[in-house]
Amino acid sequence: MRNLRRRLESREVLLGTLITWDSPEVALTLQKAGFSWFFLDLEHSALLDLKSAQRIMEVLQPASYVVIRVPDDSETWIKHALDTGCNGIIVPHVSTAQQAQSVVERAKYPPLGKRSIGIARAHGYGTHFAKYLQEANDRVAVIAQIEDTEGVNNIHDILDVRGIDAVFIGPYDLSGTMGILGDLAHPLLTEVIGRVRTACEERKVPLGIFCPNAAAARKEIDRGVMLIAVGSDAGYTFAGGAAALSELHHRD
Ligand code: 3PY
Ligand code: MG
Repeated sequence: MRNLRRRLESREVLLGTLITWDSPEVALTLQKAGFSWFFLDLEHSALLDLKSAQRIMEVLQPASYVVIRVPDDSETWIKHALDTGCNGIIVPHVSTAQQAQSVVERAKYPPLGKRSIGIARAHGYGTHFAKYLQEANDRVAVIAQIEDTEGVNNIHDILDVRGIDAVFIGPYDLSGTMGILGDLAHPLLTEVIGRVRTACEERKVPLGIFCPNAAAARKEIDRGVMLIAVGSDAGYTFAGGAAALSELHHRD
C-alpha cells in the first residue's frame, strides 16, 4: 500500500478530482487523464456507498491514492471506510479540537487511537493482517476538513491534535457559514482561507482544498497548497460534451 501520509509530508503537489458517480470506468478514465488522487464523496453522493467505493478503489489502486470522504465523523463510518483499504479519509466539518481528537481515536490503531480491528480488504482479507496493523497509522492519512468559521477559529487547537495528518478546506461550506454562500472569489473568504494556510505552514501540516476549476487550482498551488481536488467526474463529462457542441455550433 502506498504511503499517502508521507507523500503529503513531502509537500509536492498532488492533483486529484472528486468522484460522485458509481462508475469504476469513469474513475479509470480520469486516472488515464493523469489525476493522481481521487476524492470519493460519500458525504454527498447518493450513488456511492462503501461497496461501490471499494469497487472503484480496486481499479484505481495502487497507481493512485484513493481517499474516502465519510458522511460524518461517527465511529461506524470511519472504521468501515478505513477497512476498505483507502489511502486516507476526509472527515467533513471538523470544528473543534475535541472533535478532531475523537476522529483520531476512531481512525488510528492503538496506542495513538482506538480503531477497531477487523478483517476486510484493507488487510487483504487477512492475508497481510499483521503488516497492515503495523503500518496503517503511518501510511493512512487522516484529513480534517475545515469548512466552518468555528473550525477556522479553532484551527491552532485542531492542528495540535496528534494524528491529524492534513487539513482540507471546503470553500463552499465555509462561504456559507460566513454569509457569502458560493462566492468563492470574495476577499473575506480568501482572507479566512489564508488564516488556515498560515496556521498549517507554521505547524508544518499539509494543506488541501477543493477547487471548482483549473484557474482556481493554479492560484492555490501558487500559494503553497499541495493537496488539490479540482473539478468532478460530472463536471468533466459536461465540459467535454459542451466544448464539442460549442465548436460545432460555432461552425454552423
Ligand atoms: C465544500 O466546499 O464545502 C466542500 O466540501 C468541497 O470539498
Ligand atoms: Mg463541504
